[in-house]
Amino acid sequence: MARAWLSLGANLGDAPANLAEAVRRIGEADGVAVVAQSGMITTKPWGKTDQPDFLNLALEINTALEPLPLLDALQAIEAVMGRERLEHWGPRVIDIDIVAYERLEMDTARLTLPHRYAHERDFVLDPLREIAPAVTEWLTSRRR
Ligand code: A4P
Ligand code: MG
Repeated sequence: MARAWLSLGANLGDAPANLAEAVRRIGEADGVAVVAQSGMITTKPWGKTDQPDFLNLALEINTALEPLPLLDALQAIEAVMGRERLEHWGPRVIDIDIVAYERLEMDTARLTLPHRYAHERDFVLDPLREIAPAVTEWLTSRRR
């Protein structure tokens, strides 16, 4: 079993309902159990600013899946929820990113751990700090 931390975001449709549905689906996925969930916070769009505000939250999970199978499972949930990849950093019904997987560091075409931008995004760090202050500190200190 490994511990991992996820960042969820939504800014299209019924964002609170989308986040709640994604959390439910993550908890129901084979080999994944939700350990802790932060509150939902409203955040200004980062990167591409001419789009609606986001709702973000963080999750801590226990998983029997290795990092790539975990990414597959999360992307399958995005797909079933109707996520369309139209625009980089653009609006979305749901985005599920792996912020960190244990303290693993890897950089491959499909997966970078910890997440490439997590340490500079308050919309990731603020909810994560609520449920995993030590991981949040690790993310910010390794890039200082
Ligand atoms: N990928 C690599 N590393 C990871 C990882 N650690 N977790 C790859 C998840 N995926 C990872 O992502 C593109 C590819 O990144 C994936 O196929 C995977 O193989 P994507 O979700 O398909 O596409 P994207 O939207 O172009 O990129 P990404 O990285 O998800 O977008 P971001 O960077 O997450 O930005 N502002 C606020 N306030 N709140 C937000 O939630 N989100 C975004 C999206 C922009 N601004 C935001 C928010
Ligand atoms: Mg993503």
